Amino acid sequence: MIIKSAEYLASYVDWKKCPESRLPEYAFIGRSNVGKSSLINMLTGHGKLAKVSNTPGKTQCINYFLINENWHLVDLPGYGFAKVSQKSRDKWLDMTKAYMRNRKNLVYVFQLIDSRIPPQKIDLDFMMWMAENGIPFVTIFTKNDKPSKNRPNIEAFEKEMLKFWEELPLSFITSATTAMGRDEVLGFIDEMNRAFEDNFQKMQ
Ligand SMILES: Nc1nc2c(ncn2[C@@H]2O[C@H](COP(=O)(O)OP(=O)(O)O)[C@@H](O)[C@H]2O)c(=O)[nH]1
Ligand SMILES: [Mg+2]
Repeated sequence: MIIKSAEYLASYVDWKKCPESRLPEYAFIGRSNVGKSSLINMLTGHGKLAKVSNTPGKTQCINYFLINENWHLVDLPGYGFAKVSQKSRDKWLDMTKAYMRNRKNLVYVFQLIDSRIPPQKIDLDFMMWMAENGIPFVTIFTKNDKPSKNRPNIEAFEKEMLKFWEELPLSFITSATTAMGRDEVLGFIDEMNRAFEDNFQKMQ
């Protein structure tokens, strides 16, 4: 997929305020500092998008972007951020979960996992929650600039997942520094967009 345009639309604190849309939607989530803004930037090739997502105030919001005028990229608040109270962390997480459970045109959630560190409980817990709630998700291992160094972390994470699943969920390995994985992630979104269109036409 060639990115022809990428623009910021709006931010919402409540999923119920997100406007109804017939466009396929893909949401990005992960622990704070996992490299979410850098990945979004790398995928879309637009520095301004990540800048919006990093603006104080917007980091706790559901941030909407329109890509190629035919799909939505949604930047969700990072979880596990230590600098805020447990109470507001719970509030963001509840909001994010409500969005995932209720948003009708949400095609996939991309959960970002830092490939430079060993498996984290908070990531596995969130993944479990998505699986239990029937949220379609894909794993993205980020910051893989040095594949041989990170390989053990990715393998350890996969081993944790295999404790719960017979098969591994679909995953991609990316680096915002080298643009590794860019074509694969965008190709996957392209494919899903087509499937979404077909299904949508059938429903008419
Ligand atoms: N080496 C390397 N560093 C990265 C990569 N992606 C993000 N980072 C760094 O990780 C830190 C957090 O990145 P950011 O995109 O702001 O993470 P966010 O909090 O999840 O949005 C920053 O210092 C980035 O420069 C990557 O692919 N490779
Ligand atoms: Mg960010």
